[in-house]
Amino acid sequence: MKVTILFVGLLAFLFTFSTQTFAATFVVDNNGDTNDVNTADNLCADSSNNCTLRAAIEQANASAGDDSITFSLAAASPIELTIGELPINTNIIIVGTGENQLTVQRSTTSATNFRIFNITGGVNVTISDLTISGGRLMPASFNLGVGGGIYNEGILNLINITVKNNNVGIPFNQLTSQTRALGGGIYNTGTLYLMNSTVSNNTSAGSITAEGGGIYSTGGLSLTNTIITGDKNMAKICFEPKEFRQNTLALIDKCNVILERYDAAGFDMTVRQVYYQLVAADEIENSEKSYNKIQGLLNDARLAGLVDWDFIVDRTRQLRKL
Ligand SMILES: [Ca+2]
Repeated sequence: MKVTILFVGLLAFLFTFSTQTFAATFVVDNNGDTNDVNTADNLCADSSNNCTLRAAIEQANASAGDDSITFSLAAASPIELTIGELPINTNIIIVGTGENQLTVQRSTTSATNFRIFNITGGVNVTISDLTISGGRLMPASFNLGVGGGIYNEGILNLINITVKNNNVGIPFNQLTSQTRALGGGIYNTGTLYLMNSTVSNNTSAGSITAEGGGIYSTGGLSLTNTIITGDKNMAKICFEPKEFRQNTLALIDKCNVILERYDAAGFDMTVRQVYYQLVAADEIENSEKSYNKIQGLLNDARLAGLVDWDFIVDRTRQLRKL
């Protein structure tokens, strides 16, 4: 979808720019993820005298006035976040070096899940010329997760930005909790302007609710020359909330892998066909008890919204024996 509308947003953006004065410019010179060692000194410096993006934002948050952040990196990309999201609670302009040059991402080796940017209410933030990627939130069972890449309560201008591969909720084929998920890429309750930007391949995945794969907004939203593509909502319908043990969720997950593979090839499956695929993959033993277990499991999983109702045909519904 390409949207070329709402020049009002551009006017608001220009007005915003013209009224801001900047107290300091912090130049990020390190790709790592470390804290500013002293936020009282108005200098961006970690304990090794490097200026990371996190240190720059922390110093800007602590300093009076409206600051800006630019980049001078030996290795341009990516900036690998390992500590957690980047909270912004000050007026700021962050100017990257290009969507294809600079990526701010949750480290691919990070053991923890967190989003990338969190913009608090009442501040005016502009981020331009970079890619925001890999944010991931996994809410606890039956909880709500919002904004896998960006959470915005303020006024946020995104210019020449790519927001991609962010996720809120259950990652595809990784059932570890039963959740509600809104805004895989961006969750906005403030005012969000996107200009010359791309929001792609973000996912909102919840077993109970999943909306806004790319953007979920209850606030003001303006898109100008912005492409939103390839984002997914992966909600399954929950008729009857059920809690499963971790190893049971893992087995349901394996069933979903099989079902989705066959569905992609254009086939529905019977319970017995799923069962034989699991036996063939050595996931379960081949016995009547085992079959009955899978049958009961798939029935419960469908009721709980963890398995798509339409993926399994019911012609063997009455089959109780092998
Ligand atoms: Ca400092």
